[in-house]
Amino acid sequence: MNANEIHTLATELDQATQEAREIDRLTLRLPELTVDDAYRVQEEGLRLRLARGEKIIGYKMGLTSRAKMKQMNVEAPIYGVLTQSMRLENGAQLSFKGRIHPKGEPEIGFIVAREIAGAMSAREALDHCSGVFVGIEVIDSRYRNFQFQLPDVIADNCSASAFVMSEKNVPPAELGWESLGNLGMLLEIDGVGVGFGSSSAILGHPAESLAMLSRMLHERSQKIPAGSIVLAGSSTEAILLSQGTRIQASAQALGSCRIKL
Ligand code: OOG
Ligand code: MG
Repeated sequence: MNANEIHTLATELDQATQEAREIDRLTLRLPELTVDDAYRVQEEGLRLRLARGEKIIGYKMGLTSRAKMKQMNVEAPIYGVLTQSMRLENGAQLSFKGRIHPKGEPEIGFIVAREIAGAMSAREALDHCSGVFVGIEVIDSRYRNFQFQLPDVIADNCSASAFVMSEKNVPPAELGWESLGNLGMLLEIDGVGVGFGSSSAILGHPAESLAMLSRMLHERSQKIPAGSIVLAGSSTEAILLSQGTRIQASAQALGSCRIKL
């Protein structure tokens, strides 16, 4: 695909996001859209947001658990970019206006202290982090009925919309490798448990997701800079959110975080 075509697709998705309007998935009319071109569309969409003054604050991995792959019918991990406008304070209200069909999911996240680059083991990548936290990610696919194929969701910045982090974050050495690899995770809506999982569902250990992100970025000549926030991907199915609800995620030693809609 030439740069013009990439730009047209990125603009289409960018406008749909800004207007909270769902569109047909790209692969309906472009069945040959490749994963590589899809990441180019994602990068062009990011360029449009940066031009409006947004700042990159990290990355999100997606479809890193069986539960999510099965729910979305897409069988490969993907990544997207987080910008500062997506970040909510713990306990904040997320405006329902501006979203199409938001879903919530519990996440394990990392605060990267030293640049992570290229092929690193999961343990080595984790050694580059200063903290681990529990978060809630709000995803909001720009595609009709939240349905897409692999290239569509990549082009759409992996459905990224908003996220919140727990106030506390725990140094990886304090938490311990084994414990991080088997944290009980809970998502509650209005005080009722709706999602139950284990951090082991995320590629066997959430730090594997961090290492995979580093490898995927390396293929596109990129790195995870120091200071980045990285979401490892949900261990459970995402839950459709409605206006006026309270959402909380918790993960044992990591504590909890919450938002309102
Ligand atoms: C794609 C984003 C997946 C996760 O944690 O697996 C994701 C989607 O399901 O729309 O964020
Ligand atoms: Mg997610």
